[in-house]
Amino acid sequence: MNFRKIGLIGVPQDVGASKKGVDMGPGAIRVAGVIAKLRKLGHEVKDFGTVDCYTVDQFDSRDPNNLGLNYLDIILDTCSLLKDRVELIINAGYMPLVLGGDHSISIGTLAGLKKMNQGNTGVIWIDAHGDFNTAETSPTGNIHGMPLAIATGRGEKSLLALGPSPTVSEKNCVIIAAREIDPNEAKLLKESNVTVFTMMDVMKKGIVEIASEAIKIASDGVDHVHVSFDVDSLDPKEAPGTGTQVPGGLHYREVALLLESISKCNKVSSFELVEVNPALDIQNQTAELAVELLCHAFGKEMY
Ligand code: Z70
Ligand code: MN
Ligand code: MN
Ligand code: MN
Repeated sequence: MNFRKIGLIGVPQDVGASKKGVDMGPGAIRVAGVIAKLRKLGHEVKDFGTVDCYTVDQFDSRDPNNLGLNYLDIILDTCSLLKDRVELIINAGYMPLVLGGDHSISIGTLAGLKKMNQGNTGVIWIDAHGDFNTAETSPTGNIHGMPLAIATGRGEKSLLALGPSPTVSEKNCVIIAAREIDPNEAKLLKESNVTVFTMMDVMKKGIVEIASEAIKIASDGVDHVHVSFDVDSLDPKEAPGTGTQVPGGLHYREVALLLESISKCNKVSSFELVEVNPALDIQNQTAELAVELLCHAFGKEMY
């Protein structure tokens, strides 16, 4: 990454997960010292504040119109605000670093990257999940399980309309650490041009090879790579503070290596850290770990 100027923004959204807790994620990540630690690495960090969000208990019904999309109107509103803020950050010459919040915020982040040329962006999606559901395939209706589908042009029209659609180049999308993909979501993914590296692939090939292949795929023929880091990609023994704990995840040192490799790819021009839920955590350890890992993405080396 060439960026020395980082524009940070918090998005305390929980409605995409239909559950309270992740709304405290940006606060927990700030408490873990994200700004000071990135500055210590030599970056200029500007805090672009917090996007106004609603929370689940402000509403009587999740899905009043029975669309199979929980809190759709709310998420449209927030993602639209986030999109504007991401554009502002880019126009000011900063690299967007977006702190969630549930993963539905990616819809806003990616829509805001449109200034970086539609279809000219690859994505590295580090996640236990595929986040490739649509209303038709989703078992929950939770929109945090849908943002990568939206980015590639699949799903609800109003969400697609937030950005240019598709926002990203599908063949440049890579998921790493997948281990819990819903049956119909898997069908959609297999029909797509998205590359999926499951935890089995990580075991078979090792993280060095996975990192190298992922960067090659995500950056081939595009000018920009967006990195979306869902902390549930980590093993819940190391990172318990997240809404959906899925056993058998990545270890700290594997993610450190992955993000260090990613930091050397000079096309990476936006980054997201999502799904930290301090209510399920032990002494803010998940946010602390996530910030430590983030530092590896921004140039920190072990020696
Ligand atoms: C499931 C769904 C999910 C978390 C994404 C889970 C999605 N596939 N969970 N991130 N933490 O509801 O679509
Ligand atoms: Mn996710
Ligand atoms: Mn560009
Ligand atoms: Mn996930």
